[in-house]
Amino acid sequence: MVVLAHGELEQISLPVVHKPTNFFSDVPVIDLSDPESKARLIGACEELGFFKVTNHGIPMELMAKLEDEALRFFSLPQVEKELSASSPGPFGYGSKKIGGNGDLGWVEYILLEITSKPISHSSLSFLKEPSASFSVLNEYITAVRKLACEVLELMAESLKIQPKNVFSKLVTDSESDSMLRLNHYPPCPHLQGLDCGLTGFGEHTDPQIISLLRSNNTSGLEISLRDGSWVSVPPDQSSFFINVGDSLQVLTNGRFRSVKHRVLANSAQSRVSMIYFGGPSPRERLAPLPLLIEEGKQSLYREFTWCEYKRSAYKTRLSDNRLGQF
Ligand code: GA4
Repeated sequence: MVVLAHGELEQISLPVVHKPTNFFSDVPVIDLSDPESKARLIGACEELGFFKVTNHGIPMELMAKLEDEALRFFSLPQVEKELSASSPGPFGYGSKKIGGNGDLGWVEYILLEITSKPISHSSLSFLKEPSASFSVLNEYITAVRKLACEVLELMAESLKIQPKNVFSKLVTDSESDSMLRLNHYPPCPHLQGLDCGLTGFGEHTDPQIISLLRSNNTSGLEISLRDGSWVSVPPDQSSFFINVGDSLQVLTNGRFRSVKHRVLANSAQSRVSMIYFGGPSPRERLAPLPLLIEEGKQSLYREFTWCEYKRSAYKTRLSDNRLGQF
């Protein structure tokens, strides 16, 4: 733990971890313009539950514009940002507190609910001015959802299961419970020269089906390999990093792995990430697809609704194994 001054009166204890030594040079890369590369998708989902997507078709300019909007908001005075604070639900601005059960991190964020309607008004000051930020946000959400669907359809095709929208229809459902998270990890100069890393966002798996992350060129994201070791993912601001979420692990009866990941704060540079979480509708029943239960094997999970899973997830700490009870 490291104790940091937080504002004038408050002190906050944040968890530290021992830094892993190296960048991971083996992040699977799926080039969406290359059929041979697409063939590596299943291996990546089974082995790591994590891969990088290139030639995804989302203009760099759009990603940069949303990043600028986020930075504009995060550079506002703290009191102004707090006006957009999340209460009582999880949406809106938050700083250092993650979820409602005591998790802390060196991060500030905005969590936005994605509904079937474009975002056109909001109490969040992030979205108040200039109005252009609505169009950037909506354009980004549309583009990233489309990319999520393309990847999910590729997964179904590669698994040779029909229909090919078996996974993607869950996130295109008009009641899909999806969100966008904009995270800002300020630099933490206290760390300079120390042999430990400060936790920006503690280790966890994502509860949803799929997560698409785009960050600036500051490192910090780490994933856990099968042997439990942690490796640092080299940042790449022009690509998307994609995580298999808990729900996709369930649908594939554990064949795809919901990857454990975390973010460490950087001592010198600020990290900004934008993550789309594609989730099903609250009423959706989740269970392993019969076609994906291999012969002689049993279903590893009981059927549950997304609403049930989410309710239970919100009672957990970040690092808990949420699927354990299902
Ligand atoms: C992890 C993935 C997403 O960021 C998130 C997180 C959510 C939150 O920050 O409110 C949770 C976390 C996430 C899983 C367990 C619960 C809920 C914090 C927490 C301790 C928005 C999500 O959907 O689940």
